[in-house]
Amino acid sequence: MRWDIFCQIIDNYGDAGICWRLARSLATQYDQNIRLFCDDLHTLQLIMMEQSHLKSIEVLPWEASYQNARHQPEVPDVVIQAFSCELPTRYLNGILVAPQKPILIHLEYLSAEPWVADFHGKPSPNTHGLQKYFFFPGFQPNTGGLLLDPIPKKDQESCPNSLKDISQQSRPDSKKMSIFSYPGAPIKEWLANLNRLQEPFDIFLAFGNAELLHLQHHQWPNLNLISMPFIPQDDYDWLLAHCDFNIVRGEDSFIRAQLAGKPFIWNIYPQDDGAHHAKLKAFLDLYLEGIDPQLHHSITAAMNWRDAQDWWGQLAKWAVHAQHWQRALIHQQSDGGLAGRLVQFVS
Ligand code: TRH
Repeated sequence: MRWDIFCQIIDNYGDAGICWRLARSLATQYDQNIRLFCDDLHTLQLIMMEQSHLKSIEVLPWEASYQNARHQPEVPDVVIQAFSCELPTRYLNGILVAPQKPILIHLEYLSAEPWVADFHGKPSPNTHGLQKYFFFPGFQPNTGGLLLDPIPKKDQESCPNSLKDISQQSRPDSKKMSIFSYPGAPIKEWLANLNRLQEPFDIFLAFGNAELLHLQHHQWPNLNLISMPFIPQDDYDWLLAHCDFNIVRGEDSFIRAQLAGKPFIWNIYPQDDGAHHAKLKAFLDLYLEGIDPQLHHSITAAMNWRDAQDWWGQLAKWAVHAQHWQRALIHQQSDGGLAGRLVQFVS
């Protein structure tokens, strides 16, 4: 089938990251033909780095969706409105007059909340005669699933080029950690507490977290802070899989941390109405279901930024749990996850 994916970049990298993974999964795992229209090609290209050659994916500026249609617009089989972005009016007009109309999919934000299953797959009542559906990614089987994309193999030891210089700054017997957080996160206090554990840590600061570097040495002798540039998306996935612990933030790095099979803190995107508290709780309800009370308590404390002294002693047990969770996720998504469920849905 032919798919048009529309990606509007609001802020940050998650919109581009998810649209690129979806395009890549549909093209390489399901042989679909993709046009990816984006209103910020610079950000998208940063995520794609070195992969622009992938066959079956055309990456195009937003305006190309209506400017290149000379006589008859090129109408695809499916149109994805990522994060429910609006379609350009001229593109939409072309679809409305086309003899063969595509299926429109509103791809929504990921949530572990139970209500998602009730809304997933429902048709939109307001469609101007088009077939339009809401598609909700989610953890439960009756939702749109998770974007699996390639999962870094455990035995893939060779360090990606972008990380070679950086990894030389780390020490052999230290714990490895990566931090990719939002500006409002209490990272400074958290690191100060971590330093008090009296263990050596090598901490990779993702692009955007480098301002913490100036606290190096004179404040935290046990922490070796290593600043990173923006690295290719696959390399970031590799880093998550090779750290002992990760701090991640938006929808995409949150899922990748879980697929990496490692303990993590989710610095969930803060929303003005406080909706992120319910989202975090809903995730923890699933993630911690049935685990022993002490570990339950420790992970809840960690996810709420409590002093590492309160929970670090449980890290080995958490690591085992993270691997079980990774295997369970992959098993639950053995129908192909989000990409597979989308193909099945529109078919
Ligand atoms: O950038 P984000 O904060 O994006 C967020 C989410 O989409 C969130 O749901 C949305 O509400 C908000 O934007 C507006 O975090 P996220 O989702 O983890 O996306 C980051 C992407 O950047 C992810 O695909 C990984 C990629 N990345 C790299 O490719 N290289 C890097 O060096 C780093 C640090 C990240």
